[in-house]
Amino acid sequence: MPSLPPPGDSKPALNRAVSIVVPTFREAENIPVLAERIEAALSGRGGEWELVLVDDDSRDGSEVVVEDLSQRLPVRMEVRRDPPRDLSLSVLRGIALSRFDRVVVMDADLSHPPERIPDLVRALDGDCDMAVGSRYAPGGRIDRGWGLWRHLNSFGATLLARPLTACSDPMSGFFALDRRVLPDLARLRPVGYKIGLELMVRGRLRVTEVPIGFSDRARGTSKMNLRQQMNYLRHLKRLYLHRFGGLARVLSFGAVGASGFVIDLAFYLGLQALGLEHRLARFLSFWPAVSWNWWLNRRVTFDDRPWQTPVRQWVRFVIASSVGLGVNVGGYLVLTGFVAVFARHPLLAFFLGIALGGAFNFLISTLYVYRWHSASKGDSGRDSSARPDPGSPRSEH
Ligand SMILES: Nc1nc2c(ncn2[C@@H]2O[C@H](COP(=O)(O)OP(=O)(O)OP(=O)(O)O)[C@@H](O)[C@H]2O)c(=O)[nH]1
Ligand SMILES: [Mg+2]
Repeated sequence: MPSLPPPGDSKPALNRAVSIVVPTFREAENIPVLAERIEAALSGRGGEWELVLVDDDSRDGSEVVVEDLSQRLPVRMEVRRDPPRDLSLSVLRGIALSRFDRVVVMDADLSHPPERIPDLVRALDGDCDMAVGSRYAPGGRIDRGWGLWRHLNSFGATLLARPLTACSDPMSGFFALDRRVLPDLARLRPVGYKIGLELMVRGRLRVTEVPIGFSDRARGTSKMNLRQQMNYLRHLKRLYLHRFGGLARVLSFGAVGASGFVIDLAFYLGLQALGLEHRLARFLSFWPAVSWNWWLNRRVTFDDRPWQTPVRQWVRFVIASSVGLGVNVGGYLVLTGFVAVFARHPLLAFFLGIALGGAFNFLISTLYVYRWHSASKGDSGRDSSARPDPGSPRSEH
């Protein structure tokens, strides 16, 4: 509950008042512990606080738990009863509903230590718009239980966001800001879980970092899944488009191509390890790689393009990729055969061939495979922007 400021503290009370916004989905077990720990962390600090939970109609008893807590703590819950279920929209709703301008956003599962809230809020007094609780800032740490795969996953996801922000933990869901610095909330377009990244990039916020110890969820079930990871890639592409314009599509196409190369190589080596002859392994490894590239480009690079029948589009992509390979290898042969400098340095021709083949693929993909208007009758009028996106949490109710 609000308490008196410590003696000698001259900060205006309103500056210390803070709303803590927490999106929840089936967190009935965690809410009481979260509220108690927030109360313990903020009680001696002075200034009012409130906990605003925005729940996506969990129906797990959360509302009763909050009703009970609200008898003695400044806790309230807004329940979003209409689909779509959406973490980021819940956070935006919570920010809009907050009584105070200084807002802290955090998860309910106690991964984020409530004890760091005062430090996050205090950091806003400095020269910044947003204070991010960071696992990777000096002094930050994560649970020891993380395996190699989870570390790699987190490292890769952080690396992909690097061109957008210098923040060491851009995927953090634990941050403080003054909502008056935010752009119009209605114009934000977050896809998936990373609302902090959305705010810092679209709002062009100056970020400071506060190291935190991150604990794994002890109770309740995770809502993170492969679908959310795909959404993260789609979200990144939108932010890249926002920041870098058309170059973002080229970068996305290149990154998808690079990931396809890894799949190609893995199958090529894996099939040989299973005893297949190397030429057969080479022939077979092409198919999973090209299919992966087609799918990922469909879901990420060109996810804003009109819907097309998958099989037909896949065939077109395979043809375009095959011709692209021809341009790549053909370019190599022509350059090394007829241009003296490339004859002396074939490695240069190798890279130039890849660049030519890649550019060809990109052009054909943009103009033909994932084109804006579908020529065939059956495809016309099926606009991806008009249909519910199967990869979005919006369809997950
Ligand atoms: N309102 C709302 N909250 C959600 C939704 N999905 C997740 N949350 C909440 O968002 C916070 C983060 O979700 P988590 O499931 O912990 O996701 P995570 O932290 O990426 O994954 P783990 O901690 O590994 O389980 C938690 O407080 C969840 O209850 C949703 O669709 N709507
Ligand atoms: Mg969590």
